[in-house]
Amino acid sequence: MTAKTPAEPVLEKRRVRTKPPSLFNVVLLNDDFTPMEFVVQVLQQFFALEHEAATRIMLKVHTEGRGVCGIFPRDVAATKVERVSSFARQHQHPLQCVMEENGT
Ligand code: TYC
Repeated sequence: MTAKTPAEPVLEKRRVRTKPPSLFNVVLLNDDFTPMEFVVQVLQQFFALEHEAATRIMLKVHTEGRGVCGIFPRDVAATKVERVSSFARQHQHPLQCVMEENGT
């Protein structure tokens, strides 16, 4: 009698295609009241920008109405929006910071 070798369990590899996580733009909106230097300070403090880059973005927001200050995964973007909004409120400035899905 020949001993039968038990059949090996077959584990098929499944190709699971997971999408890379979405990225979000953090956007500053212009208003008529928040001082320019405060916006520059926010950009330096919360987005780790040099004074020159922060000034460039502030002026873009001032002239065009809005500007992207950074692109992050959802939870990081949400935290930036929360921290910037809270800081602006503390200082009684109406500065608005929002996030939007980055389509690319
Ligand atoms: N428009 C503001 C002013 O003239 C400056 C400003 C820039 C405000 C960017 C908000 O997100 C902003 N003082």
